[in-house]
Amino acid sequence: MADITLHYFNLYGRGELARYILHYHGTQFTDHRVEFGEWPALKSSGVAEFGQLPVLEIDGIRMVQSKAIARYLCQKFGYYPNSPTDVYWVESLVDLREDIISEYFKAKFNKDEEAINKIFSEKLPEWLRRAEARLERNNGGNGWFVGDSISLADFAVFQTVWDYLLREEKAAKGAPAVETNAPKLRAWATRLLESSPTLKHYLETRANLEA
Ligand SMILES: N[C@@H](CCC(=O)N[C@@H](CS)C(=O)NCC(=O)O)C(=O)O
Repeated sequence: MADITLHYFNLYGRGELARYILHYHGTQFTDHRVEFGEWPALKSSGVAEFGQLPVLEIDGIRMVQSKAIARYLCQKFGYYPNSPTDVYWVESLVDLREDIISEYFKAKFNKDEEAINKIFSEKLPEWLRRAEARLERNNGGNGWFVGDSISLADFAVFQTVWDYLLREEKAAKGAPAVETNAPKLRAWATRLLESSPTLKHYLETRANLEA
């Protein structure tokens, strides 16, 4: 069995997408939750090539950069397309996710409540509609985002939709309703969840943390 360790803080943040992919695939891995107090020593130990987490230790390499890690895992596990056109369809969705989460992380870091509220009240509903339109482009929205099988595009959108909008704590706080803004996306999210008992189990049992 591959010896895999993911080092990331005890947050969802930029480490959670890799956790989703590993759990979806049902792969055993060590989920090293780095305490903030532990980080300065770990950082100066040089474990993180670019000085930041997440770091994934796999196949004898310490990998950095969350999107490169996610891409690597999807290619390794067979969740990544071959054709340049399909790679485009996948990566443009990964970038759409990046746009919204980087804006959110910035607002959160600055404790800018007004910006956070605007993200939830205006930007996320618009983002949902765009993602839904993209889903409908392929098989009328009744399958996956790209081609005929699940891919990094599905994981990237799902992790965002689940952690920011669909999980109970977010829905209770008035996050924009996915059912109303993107009904096909809501059905797709259920489909994705039901397609992996191991991801489902992880999401049902993980701690509720900051996204
Ligand atoms: N572009 C990088 C950004 C990584 C990043 O911002 N990591 C933050 C946590 S989300 C971090 O390690 N902060 C601690 C530090 O910079 O010392 C990625 O996507 O992996």
